[in-house]
Amino acid sequence: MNRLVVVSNRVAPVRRGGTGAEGGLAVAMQGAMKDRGGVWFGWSGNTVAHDSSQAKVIETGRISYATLDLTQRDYNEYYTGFANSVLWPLFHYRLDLTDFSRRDMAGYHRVNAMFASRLLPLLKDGDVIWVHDYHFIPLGAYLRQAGSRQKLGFFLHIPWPPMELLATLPNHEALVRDLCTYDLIGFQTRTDLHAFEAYIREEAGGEVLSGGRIKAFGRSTLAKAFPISIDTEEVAKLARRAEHSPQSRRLRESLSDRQLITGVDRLDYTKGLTERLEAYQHLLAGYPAYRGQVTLLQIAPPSRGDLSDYQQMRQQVEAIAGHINGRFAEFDWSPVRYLNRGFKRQTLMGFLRLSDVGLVTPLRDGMNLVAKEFVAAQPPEDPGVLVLSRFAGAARELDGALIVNPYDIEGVGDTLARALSMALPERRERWEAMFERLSRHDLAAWRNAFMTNLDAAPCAAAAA
Ligand code: ADQ
Repeated sequence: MNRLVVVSNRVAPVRRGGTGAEGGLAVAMQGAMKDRGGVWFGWSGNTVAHDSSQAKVIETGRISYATLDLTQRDYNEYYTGFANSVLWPLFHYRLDLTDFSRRDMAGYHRVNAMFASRLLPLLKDGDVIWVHDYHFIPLGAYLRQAGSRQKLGFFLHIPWPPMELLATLPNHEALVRDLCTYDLIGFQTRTDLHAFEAYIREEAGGEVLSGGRIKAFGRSTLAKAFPISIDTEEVAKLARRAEHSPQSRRLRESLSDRQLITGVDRLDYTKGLTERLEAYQHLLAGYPAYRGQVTLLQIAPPSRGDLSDYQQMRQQVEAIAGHINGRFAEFDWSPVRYLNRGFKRQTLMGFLRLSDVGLVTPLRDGMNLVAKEFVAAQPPEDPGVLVLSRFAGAARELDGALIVNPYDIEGVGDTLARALSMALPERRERWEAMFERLSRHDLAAWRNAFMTNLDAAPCAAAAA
């Protein structure tokens, strides 16, 4: 079988007992590379004074990890600038937060071209290349320009925005043209896929044919939805194992029979944390019987803290969490426990297992793996209830959840009351349907579906 070359912004070797970044995706990619042999290529996470002239390569078994450092300028323009201050907000429908400059866009292209040129010497004929996410949309085009003839696949982990939003991006057409260089383009949901197809038809004057075939910019490619998932069995196992861990015991004891609502999100404005806390406040204000009887555990490790939008949002979340505690707390009860830190996966899955309600209310999210992890972590005999935003990609699959509109603060508060009081037979019925689905559509199924399609896709470079 041909080697698999994975390209992603960060390269995450799996270590036992690691935290979030080393979770499911890393395991899935490594699984595929272990079977076929492969290379994982990306940024080292370090900034240095000068460009790396070549990638640093570490070999373990059949997998090589190849990383490049970035200069501070590259980091500012490519990563903080264009990727995280333009593409991230825009693709999450936050036009108000995009901060476009030609300098940052040039930096984004410069880094993509540099990554392509450093990857090229590591490639062998017949390799299959799988590029991940918005950091690397033009990478395929730069690889082709440099002479790569390998099969190229791309998967977007975040939403694809509606045409009219994308059209606000200067040079949007060049970005989509570059994307169409890939032989297979994967999106999280049909909503994203349809938004892309609408752009192809109406803005690019291209054609959308049967079987996901796209003709645009004088090229043919395939575009399909591949909803990402979790290693369902592994999460269930971790959660079962964590049941008797010291952390789970301490959490259980500290609750003293109160019901537990849990949220787990990177501290990001897409996750709807202020709205979520306001909804919880509505629950406490509107349903006084829950005062003293329920606790919200919000785990929110900081991310991208060097961007001002993130700093501002963090202050808002802290203010409202503090306000709720100030308004409702008793000398022996705090309504909100707000934690800015990561946890080991097993500990986190143990916390999810103990939760009566999983509260996942992003304003927009490609998929949201926490929603799926919550379901997989539940005890089958007494499962908790998932309250899930309709704007998370996961809502398309997890229809046993109570689906909410996160902008409707009072509606989410009312739904929380419903979730907390739901009887066991209904909880079980809802959970069983979701768990059954996640057992079939797990991370391996996602990876295999993408790889099978990529292996079968015609390679534009081979036809040229
Ligand atoms: P994220 O925006 O990071 O991912 P999500 O899908 O929820 O969001 O994945 C986060 C992962 O990190 C989960 O596995 C979670 O358990 C873990 N995690 C979060 N907080 C943690 C903590 N404090 N300690 C330890 N682990 C923690 C992006 C897109 C999503 C898409 C994924 C995958 O934004 O929409 O679902 O990629 O494609």
